[in-house]
Amino acid sequence: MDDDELTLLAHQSALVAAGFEVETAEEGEAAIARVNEGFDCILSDIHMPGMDGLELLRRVRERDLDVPVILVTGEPSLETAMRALEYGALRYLTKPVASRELTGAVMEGVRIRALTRVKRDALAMMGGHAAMAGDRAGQEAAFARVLESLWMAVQPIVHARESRVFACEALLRSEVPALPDPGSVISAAEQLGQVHVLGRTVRARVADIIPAAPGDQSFFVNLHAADLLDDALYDAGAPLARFASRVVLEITERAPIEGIADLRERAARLRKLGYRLAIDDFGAGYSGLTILTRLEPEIVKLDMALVRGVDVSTVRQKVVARMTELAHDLGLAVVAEGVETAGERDVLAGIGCDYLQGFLFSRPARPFPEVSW
Ligand code: G
Ligand code: MN
Repeated sequence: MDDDELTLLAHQSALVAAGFEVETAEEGEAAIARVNEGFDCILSDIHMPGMDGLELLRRVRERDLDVPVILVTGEPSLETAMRALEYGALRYLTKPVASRELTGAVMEGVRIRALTRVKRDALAMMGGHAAMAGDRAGQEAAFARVLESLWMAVQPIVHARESRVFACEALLRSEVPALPDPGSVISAAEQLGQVHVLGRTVRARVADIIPAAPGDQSFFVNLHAADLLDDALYDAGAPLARFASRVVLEITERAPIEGIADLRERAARLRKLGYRLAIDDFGAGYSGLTILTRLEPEIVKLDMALVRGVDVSTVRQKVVARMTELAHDLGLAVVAEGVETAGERDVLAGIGCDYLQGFLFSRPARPFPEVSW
């Protein structure tokens, strides 16, 4: 959607040429009225009379929690980028948008849409709490209870070639029935605009458990992409900052962090506070090499989709070996996630992965679980 007819036409013809079916709207209300018609991806200009792109995004999210929205702007600003991400925009593109960039972003949106459809169907099939905890008020109440009662489970990360714990990953746990798992807590936070509050609470709870940890193990803490835009993360007086030298902040490759213009500076500020950075789910996301060059992480965590069955698949073995070798060339340590069998463990250690994590050693549990070797 764009109020400028020429841009609208240009985008439309680029997308049609790439094989997409395109429907256009010249103003917000008309677009909103059609949101539930099953679109795979929504593309909108940010600056428009009547309803701007951010308002459109908010209104779309009231109706559809999943449909990817790509925002385009002629006047990029950190503030709008921030709000776009916070409201769950998939991408934030700057005009003029090259047609390859445009079709690439839409393709990504269509793929993500297909995946979320399957995921929701799977959840519904398994009797899950697919979409939301009812109405917004109910959801706010449930989320408030999560904030009061959430606790951190930990899962050990061990040295690949010695029986010694290197670190543990802290994982959010909720006791609130309406928001029973980390995924639903995070979705609720996103819908309620509370991602920063959730992130601060999680980091404070991690700071609570660190002093009780045996030895001097490190703690891996998952960040939401939007947490990178929270000033509190960069506060040297925050509870977790005291332990920064023992903390590795994980940023998932699945999140669209390309939209964060000053990612490199933000990563440098975190490093200056003493944190190390890791890319989570490496190999599973859509981001290209930019995440490596802009984040300059110390550690990569290989996605468990690559790791599972590595001992019985020569293709996986080759891929994991090559990724490990390249990571080492860049000076990065490698964690293999999702190790469930002794066979996987032995192959991964042989390949040269530095650290291993998975059910074989321990399930995520109340701090601090026994490790089996
Ligand atoms: O995305 P991230 O890597 O932060 O997710 C970690 C998740 O992986 C946790 O929810 C944890 O329960 C799960 N997990 C950890 N180890 C294993 C494993 O060995 N097998 C499987 N299937 N899941 C695991
Ligand atoms: Mn993680």
